[in-house]
Amino acid sequence: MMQRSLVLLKPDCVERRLMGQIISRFEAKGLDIVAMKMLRVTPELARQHYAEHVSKPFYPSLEKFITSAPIVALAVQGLDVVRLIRDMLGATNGLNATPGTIRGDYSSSRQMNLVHASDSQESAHRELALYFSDGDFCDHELLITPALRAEDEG
Ligand code: 3AN
Repeated sequence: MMQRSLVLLKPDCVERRLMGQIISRFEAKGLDIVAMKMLRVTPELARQHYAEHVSKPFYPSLEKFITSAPIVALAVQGLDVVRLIRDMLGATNGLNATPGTIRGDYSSSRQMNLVHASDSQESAHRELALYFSDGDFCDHELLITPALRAEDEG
């Protein structure tokens, strides 16, 4: 099923100049980037984004980190993309992430794990609305699509 996921290149990704390498992996996989912006997460946006974690003991440290430097927000579109990107990222803690995944290759931390991606379609809808408005999406059918998959694959 065609889906969209919210991906954030977190402050550690921007600081380490890994933005291009991470975006390249999504492009190489054949996924479509349909919106992208650089921004600084405010404490208020952090609380909305991490609503499920706000009451947890690690939240102050998480908020300090996510607001510490600019991030890049992307809306990524593709077949089954919510699961697919989570698989590409690997386990939350970079120390446990399988080599070959993004975190497995670039991160050795639970907090500095480089990239966020929505964990369900419901989260994707909620999170995309936090970072983008309807007019931000460039829903353009790329000419290369027929070279990526057969018509009957969706
Ligand atoms: P993911 O980024 O894989 O969706 P989440 O949403 O469970 O992972 O966690 C988001 C962030 O919250 C993590 N990157 C980490 O910084 C922090 N976090 C999650 N669980 C813990 C924990 N048990 N202790 C400390 N920090 C945590």
